[in-house]
Amino acid sequence: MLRHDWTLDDVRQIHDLPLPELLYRAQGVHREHHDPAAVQGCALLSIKTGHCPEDCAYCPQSAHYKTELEAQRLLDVTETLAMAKAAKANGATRFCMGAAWREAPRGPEFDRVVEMVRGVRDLGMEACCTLGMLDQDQADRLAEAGLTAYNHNLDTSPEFYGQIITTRTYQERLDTLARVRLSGITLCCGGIIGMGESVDDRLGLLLQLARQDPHPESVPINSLVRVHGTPLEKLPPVGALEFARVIATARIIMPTSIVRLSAGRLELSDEGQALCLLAGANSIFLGDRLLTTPNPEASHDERLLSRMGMRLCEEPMTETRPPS
Ligand code: SAM
Ligand code: DTB
Ligand code: SF4
Repeated sequence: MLRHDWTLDDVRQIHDLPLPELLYRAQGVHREHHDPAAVQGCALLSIKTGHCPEDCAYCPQSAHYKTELEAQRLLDVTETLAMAKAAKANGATRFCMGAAWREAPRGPEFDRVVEMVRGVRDLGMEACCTLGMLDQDQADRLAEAGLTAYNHNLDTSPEFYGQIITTRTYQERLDTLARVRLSGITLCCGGIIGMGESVDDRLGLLLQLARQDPHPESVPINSLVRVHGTPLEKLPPVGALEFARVIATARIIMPTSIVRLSAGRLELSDEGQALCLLAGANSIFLGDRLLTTPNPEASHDERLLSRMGMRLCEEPMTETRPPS
């Protein structure tokens, strides 16, 4: 039974279980709803890079910080679709296009993104975008083009959020999520651990997600990629056991969602990543680049999955209505 009335106490009790008990429960829930030997491979592409007006303290693309980043205007449709094709050939069934915008633009740039979405869907892949805030008309146009999912992270608890981002509010994030939901596009919404937050902040984020009805279909759990020049560059890395606890808790409270072991895998050993997959994550990003930072090589992931006796899903996993 899916629950939407979780409290912080409930979630804290789950998170703090002895690790063997936590993993046992997470695995039970996982196999009730998913194939435990299969993970979805997704690929990311930064379609517009850098010069972002927001001040997200973790982000190399914010114009507020001096990072070694090469900015790039919006890519063209052909380049983007070539990358999507290559990602498909590498085993990805979902293609996520990210843009460093505070909010999606209106006009020809938006039209171009809509065309990218149609093109990715025509390849038979799931299409996901993360473009910042959307108005209803933009959400509806993306839905019409067949967009499978919109990624818009809440990042952390409402209480800790203000220490990470000051240029937009938690409520603005929630408002965009509500518009996406209304348009019929599925939600991809998660956050980042390792930004100096408390365990209650991590659980406060999960609570925000698990109290939604329906739960976001996709929940990316990132650990901070510490980028030189950002205010968070000197924070300590998140350990694999902590990462796995957050994933297992997400798996238990949102049983049918796809929980994605997202940014931060390079900081983990193979065994650390294995633990996160055993804790109930069922998706990874494939390819040696996330948006702007490195990710394990596809060949390394292939080896890891094969050593675990696991495999990439061959078919898309999220149903959406066809483009109209
Ligand atoms: N600008 C849009 C927005 O913020 O919604 C879309 C792109 S933004 C880069 C997408 C997500 O990437 C952020 O919400 C954040 O959760 C994640 N992210 C960005 N920088 C990160 C980092 N250094 N480590 C981990 N996750 C990061
Ligand atoms: C998400 O939660 N993680 C991805 C995706 N959504 C867009 C992005 C991770 C970005 C990591 C930092 C970078 O490569 O720039
Ligand atoms: Fe901009 Fe998104 Fe980076 Fe924040 S996370 S600075 S909104 S690109």
